[in-house]
Amino acid sequence: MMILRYTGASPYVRKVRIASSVLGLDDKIELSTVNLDDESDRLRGENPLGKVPALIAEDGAVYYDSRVILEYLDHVAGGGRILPRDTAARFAALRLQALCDGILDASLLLVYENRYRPGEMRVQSWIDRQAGKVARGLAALEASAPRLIGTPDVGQITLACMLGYRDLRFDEGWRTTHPRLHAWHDAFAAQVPAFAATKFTG
Ligand SMILES: N[C@@H](CCC(=O)N[C@@H](CS)C(=O)NCC(=O)O)C(=O)O
Repeated sequence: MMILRYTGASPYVRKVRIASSVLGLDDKIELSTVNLDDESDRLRGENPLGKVPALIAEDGAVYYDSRVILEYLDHVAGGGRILPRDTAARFAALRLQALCDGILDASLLLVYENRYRPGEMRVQSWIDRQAGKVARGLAALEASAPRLIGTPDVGQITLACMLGYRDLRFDEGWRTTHPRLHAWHDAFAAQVPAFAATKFTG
């Protein structure tokens, strides 16, 4: 049995859970919850970065981050499933994943800014810089939303999780300003049951 160290709200963990479902690996992965703010949580021994997701493989090796775990799960499932073998499709999927992970990273920094940094220490220009990454990223995605055919790839899984995280922590305004992404999100939700099943409800 593999063990997934996780928190319910993490969009990066959600990537892994959706990938696991799509690849038919759910019954091979046990979920183990983490308290990210607890310094005694054993996560910091498993992943020196102290971040989720971390996946403990059957041989005891620990894999992180979500990109590495998705590639590992694809390998366990036989390869070429969520990480296409075709070179052009593979690099398109990896680039889409990088863009959506980057939007997530900027979004998370904004959330952590509010959560951990006292108001008087905030620097507006730095906040604006992160918001710019999000706005430009969403605009680029709206201009070229990927086609959804067959098994979703790592890029599409990450796009869905990124949009879900915007809904969770920000507001749903992106839906009206980005109608093609809105339609894409709904099509993904209809096609991939694990998306609804992994929605964080707090
Ligand atoms: N690039 C990493 C990002 C993981 C990440 O930032 N996870 C957050 C939860 S959403 C976390 O563990 N934060 C705790 C911390 O940064 O100390 C991945 O793709 O797995």
